[in-house]
Amino acid sequence: MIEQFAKSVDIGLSKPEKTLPSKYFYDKNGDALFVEIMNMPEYYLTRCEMEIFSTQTAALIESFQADKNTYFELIELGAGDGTKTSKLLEALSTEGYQFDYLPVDISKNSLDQLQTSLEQSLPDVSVIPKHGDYFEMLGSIKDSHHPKVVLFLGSNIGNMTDAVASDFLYQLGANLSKGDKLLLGTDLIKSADIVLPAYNDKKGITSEFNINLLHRMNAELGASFDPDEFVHAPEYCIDEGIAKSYLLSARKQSVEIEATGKTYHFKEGEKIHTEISRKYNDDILSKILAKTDFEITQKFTDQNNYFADYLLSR
Ligand code: AVI
Repeated sequence: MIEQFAKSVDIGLSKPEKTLPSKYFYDKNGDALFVEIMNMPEYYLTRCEMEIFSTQTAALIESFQADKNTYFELIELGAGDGTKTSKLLEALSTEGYQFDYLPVDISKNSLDQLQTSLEQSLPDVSVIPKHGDYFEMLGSIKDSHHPKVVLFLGSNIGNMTDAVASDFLYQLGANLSKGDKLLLGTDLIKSADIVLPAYNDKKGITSEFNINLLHRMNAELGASFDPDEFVHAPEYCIDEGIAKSYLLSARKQSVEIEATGKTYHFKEGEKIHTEISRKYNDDILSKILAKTDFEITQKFTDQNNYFADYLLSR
């Protein structure tokens, strides 16, 4: 684990244009900061998807084309706290659908919390948590031969490059059967005055979220980053439709990392690219899906048309 972290950091910081992988944002502190981000007024994504789940629950369920007499599996990749999904679970259960809910997450802690809260709020729903890597878990579920609806919400796909997203969806399709569904949450392309503040909130939580990566490297890799000497500096250009987060070195400085045994040099103003948050439209998604087994069957958007949950059919 630490070896992998150190290796990724070394690769990223040795590039002419330095990078750090965003997946390392999410330690305990990072998870808590991300929950705070989701509650920031500027971070519209969570609210918009919640609106879709609250106001279009019946239409979402209809799009699954599930038969009330046939058992199916509702699988959620990266379930988080399950707030959005609980709307769906409640409606499915009230309407008498036969299903198990299988939240898949790499964090045992968040799965345990989710299971406890669902046991209290929706005791009639059968919850089967799956702890581990998405594809490992999908592989183990694959042979069950029951119809499946997979949820991949929250614009998590947006943190992948288009090539990685395409490969991910290809592999996901390979683990499903004809007729299975995927509900994919995507943030839609829109102007910078709306997107950029979502990645640069006034309270500075997103900045802390990025800087947390430096604290994490100090604590886990024996690095000597001075977090006060780096500045969170996100960018977004509507033509490209990708929000990019950077940590900018406030001055010329050098940082040692014990775990890699190296020293890394930063010029004043030099950027470390930490994350992409891709925004979508129908064309971009269609191109990404071209080599996969999925096609777009429906699109659910919020009132402002900021966010879309696409129903894809295998
Ligand atoms: C998890 N992911 C969809 C978030 C996003 O919007 O890209 C992560 C995030 N990064 C900064 N703010 C939120």
